[in-house]
Amino acid sequence: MAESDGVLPTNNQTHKKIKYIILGSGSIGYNVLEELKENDENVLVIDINEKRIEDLRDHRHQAMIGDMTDPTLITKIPEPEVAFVLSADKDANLAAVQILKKAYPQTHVIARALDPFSADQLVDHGADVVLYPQQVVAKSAVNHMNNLVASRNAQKLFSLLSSWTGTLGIITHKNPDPDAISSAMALAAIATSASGGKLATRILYEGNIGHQENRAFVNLLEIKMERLTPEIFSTCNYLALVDCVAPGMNNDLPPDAPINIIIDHHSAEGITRVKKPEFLDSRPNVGATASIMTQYLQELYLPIDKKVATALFYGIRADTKEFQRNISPQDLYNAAYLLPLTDRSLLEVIMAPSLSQETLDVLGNGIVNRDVRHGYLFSNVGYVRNRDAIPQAADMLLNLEGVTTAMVYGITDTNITLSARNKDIRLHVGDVMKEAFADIPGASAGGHATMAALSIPLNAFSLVKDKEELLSMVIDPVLSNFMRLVGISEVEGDEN
Ligand SMILES: [Mn+2]
Repeated sequence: MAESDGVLPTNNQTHKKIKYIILGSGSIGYNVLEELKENDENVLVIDINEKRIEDLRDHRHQAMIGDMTDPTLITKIPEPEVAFVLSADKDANLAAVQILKKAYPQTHVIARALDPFSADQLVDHGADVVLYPQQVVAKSAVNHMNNLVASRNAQKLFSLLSSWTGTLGIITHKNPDPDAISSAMALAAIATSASGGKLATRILYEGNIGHQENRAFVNLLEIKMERLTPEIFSTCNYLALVDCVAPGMNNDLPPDAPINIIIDHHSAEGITRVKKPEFLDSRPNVGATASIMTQYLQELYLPIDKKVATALFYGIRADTKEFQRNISPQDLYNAAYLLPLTDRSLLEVIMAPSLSQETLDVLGNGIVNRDVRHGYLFSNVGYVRNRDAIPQAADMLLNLEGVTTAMVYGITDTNITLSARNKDIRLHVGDVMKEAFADIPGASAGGHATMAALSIPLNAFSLVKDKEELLSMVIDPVLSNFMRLVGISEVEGDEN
C-alpha cells in the first residue's frame, strides 16, 4: 500500500484525507472495508475491541481503538466524506449517528439498524441511508429467485428449440414495430444456435411496415421479413408469436391456431388462449419484448450479433418511448447491456431516417394545395398509400408563417384520414373536431388541444368510384362545419 501512504501531489494538507470511516469492525464492517479496499480508497476503521484493531493493522489497514459513542473521539478525526456506522449495538449506532451529524453535517452517514424500530430512529436522527441486514438479505433472496425463474425460462426455450427440426415460423404482430421485429430476430438467432442450424426460421408478418422510421429499420438492418401467406403458413412445422398476447390478438390468426411459443409483454388479463403453447413467457411488467429476448441471450451466454443487438436496443427504446414509458430497471439494465454491442452509426441513421419518396410527395402536395384562412390552414393531399405521411405533413405545415392551425386530409384505400395540429391556445382542436364530425357514420375522431385525428372508413361509400370525388364529397361538409364552429367564413381566403 505504498502509494496510499503518500500525499497526493495536489493535496497540500499535511494529513492525508480520510475518505471513509467505518465505526464498528464486526463482520459487516470488515466486509465493507474489503469492498472499499478493492477500489483502493482511503479508509479508517474505529473499533473499541483492541484485538480486532491489532489484526487490522497487521493486515496494513488504517485502524484505531476508540469508543464510537465518545463525542471527543469523532471531533479528533478529520471530516470524512462518508461514515459507515455498523456495530451490533443499536444504542451505540444511534449515538454515533447523532454525534457525526452534529460534528460533520456534510458527511453522508450510512447506518446499520438492528430491528425495524431502530431503523426508524436512525432515520429520525439524520442517517442518510439505513441498512437493515435481514431485509437486505430477504430482498436479495427474492431477486435471486426472480433471476432463477428467468434463467430457467431461457433454458427451457433453448432445449425446446434444440429438439426441433424443420421450419419455425416467427410471427410478429400486425403492422410490426421495432420491438416485434427485433424480438423475432433474436428468437431466430436463439433457434439457430439451439438447433445447430437444423431448425430453419422465417420471420412473418401481416399488415404493413408503415412508418418510414420502421422501414428504415428493416432496410438498414437487412432484416428478411416475409408477408404471411397460407402457402408459407403450411410450410411451417412450428409457430411462434412475439409481442402478441395470443393468436387472434393484434394478428389475423384464428384463435385456435396451433402456436408453440408465445413471448410477450402485454397484459394477458381476460385473455383465454384456446390452445396452451408449449412455451409461454408473458411479462406485463416489462417495457418491451426485446427486453425479455435480451435477457434470454444473456442467460444463455449466446454471442449477440451486431445487427441483432442494434435492433433489440432500438426495439426497447421505441417501445418505452425513449426510455420514458413503462420502463423497469430490468429494461434499463438490458439496454445498457446491449449498447456496447450495437452499431452506433447505424443506430444514428435509423433514428434520423431520410424521407421516403412518397412522404416527400405528400409534403409537397400539402404545400401546393394549401388554403389558409385567418391562420387556419387546410390542405388536401389526395390519394396516399401511406397514411403516416398525413400527420407528418400537418406537423410540417404548422411551421409555416402565419399558420396557427393546420388540417391535412387525404384518402387511402380504406379510409379518409385527417390530421390536425394546433398552436392557438384559445382553440381545443380535439373538441372542435369531435363536434364537426359528429354526424358522419362510422367516423372516429379524437384528440387533444394541440393535435387531433379523424378517420372515416370507406365501406359506407363503396358505390362512389372516383376517390378524389369521394374525398371532397365527404370532407367538404365537415370542413364547412369546422369553419362555422371556429367562426371563419368559407368564401374569403388569405393571400398565400
Ligand atoms: Mn412491444
